[in-house]
Amino acid sequence: MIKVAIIGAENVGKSTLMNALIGGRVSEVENLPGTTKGVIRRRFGKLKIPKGMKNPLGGADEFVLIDTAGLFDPQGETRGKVLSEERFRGIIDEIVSANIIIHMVDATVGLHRGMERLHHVLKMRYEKPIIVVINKIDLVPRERVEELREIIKKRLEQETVPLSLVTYKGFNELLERIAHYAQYV
Ligand SMILES: Nc1nc2c(ncn2[C@@H]2O[C@H](COP(=O)(O)OP(=O)(O)OP(=O)(O)O)[C@@H](O)[C@H]2O)c(=O)[nH]1
Ligand SMILES: [Mg+2]
Repeated sequence: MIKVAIIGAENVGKSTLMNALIGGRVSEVENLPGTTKGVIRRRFGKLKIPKGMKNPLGGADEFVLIDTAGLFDPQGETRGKVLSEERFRGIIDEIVSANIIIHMVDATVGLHRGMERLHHVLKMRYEKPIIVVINKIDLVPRERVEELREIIKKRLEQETVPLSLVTYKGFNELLERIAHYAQYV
């Protein structure tokens, strides 16, 4: 069983991604920060491996997908508005228990300071494989995406997957990344 956690600030598109990966409406989506209140966990069978890619898991592809409440307010540095200190810690525990983490950044907002710190902790202290996704690229000019990629490369020291959950651009690349990391779980 491979546990994949989707994390990010409020309103970045975490629940939309969970629904897209599972192929159904399992998590509430709303254009309001604070829509998801805790942790939503769904098991799904096969990862939709892109055509032409061999399934690296050899059939053992049971995934648990975890959608979490937005950890931080999109603009400020405060905790997500629906989160008490206790809930926040509960979500962090859940994230730490995941095998693969998807860190979503909203292209219209940019890299969040609080998420940046959390990213480093998860990578350094917990040695988690993290896929960084720049979501909502349909809403910004191409140059903005490139600029963000550079910023993230510097600050998080890693490559990113630009994604739109409206046009599905980048979706296959994301699946490939998940499948890639799943080989090492
Ligand atoms: N244009 C555009 N809108 C998107 C994209 N992905 C998500 N959205 C919209 O962004 C809004 C927030 O999406 P959610 O999936 O609810 O975001 P979330 O991160 O789960 O939010 P919280 O649960 O509140 O933390 C919704 O209106 C989505 O339809 C995208 O790629 N492009
Ligand atoms: Mg949500």
